[in-house]
Amino acid sequence: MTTSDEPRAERPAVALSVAGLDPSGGAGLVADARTFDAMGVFPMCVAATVTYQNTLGLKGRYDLPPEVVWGQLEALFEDRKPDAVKTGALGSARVVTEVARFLGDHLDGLLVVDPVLASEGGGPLFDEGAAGALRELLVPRAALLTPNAAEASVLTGLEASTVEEMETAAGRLLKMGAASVLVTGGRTGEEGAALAVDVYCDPGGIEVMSSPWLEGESVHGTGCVLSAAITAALATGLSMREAVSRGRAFVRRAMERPVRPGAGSPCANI
Ligand code: PXL
Repeated sequence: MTTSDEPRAERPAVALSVAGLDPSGGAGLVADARTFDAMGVFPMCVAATVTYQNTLGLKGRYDLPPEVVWGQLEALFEDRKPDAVKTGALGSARVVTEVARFLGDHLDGLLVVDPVLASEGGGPLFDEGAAGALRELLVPRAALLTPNAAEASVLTGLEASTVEEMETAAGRLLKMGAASVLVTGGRTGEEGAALAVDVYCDPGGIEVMSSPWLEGESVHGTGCVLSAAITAALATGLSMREAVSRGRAFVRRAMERPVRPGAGSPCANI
């Protein structure tokens, strides 16, 4: 029972990440939780796969048994349903299936699906069969799907290199059931004046969002930070377009002054 002299606790907006652990902190659950926190949203995390990696690269992966992922989700949701959820690296087709089934039955808030089929490090974060399960079970539940151009290509079977091809792939992903799509990581323009291009698409139309290309080494974890920042913005009640714009601004700031916690890749500075 609450009495008047107990300290009052505010009820924060909560965002949940269902994703993989990158123990070196630059990507996955750690990056997601830091991003949620930096955006003023309380972070909750469900581990789906555990990677063995450092800032030099990915060495391996252990996918948690589906019942372990289910158990984590069940415990969280019987207490407090998150205001928004993102999925990241899920590992196996069985885990994708269980997560899609659980969220289909229990989620009231919005779902952001980051397909993480092609990581910058090149190591596989999903089994082969998982792409099919993702396409069939998670894409249709996504309020927003955030593939990079390579992942959009894997999901659609279409080339997605030019901006026009990214637009076509985004349209195809909408037809596959996502309510909106952000295909990231395009590049156009001249050397020295290149642009980084993302293509946003929902039933209202297509918007090409561009910003000056940032030269230099590729920064680890930017896809995770982008989808997490959008998820946090949705958890606070912003519209999808506002949330996408807020998320892009957040990740850009984090990429402009990266940090190098180990000997290898720089990471987004959240
Ligand atoms: O950035 C993609 C990504 C997502 N999730 C985990 C990762 C990585 C890249 O290494 O390790 C767990």
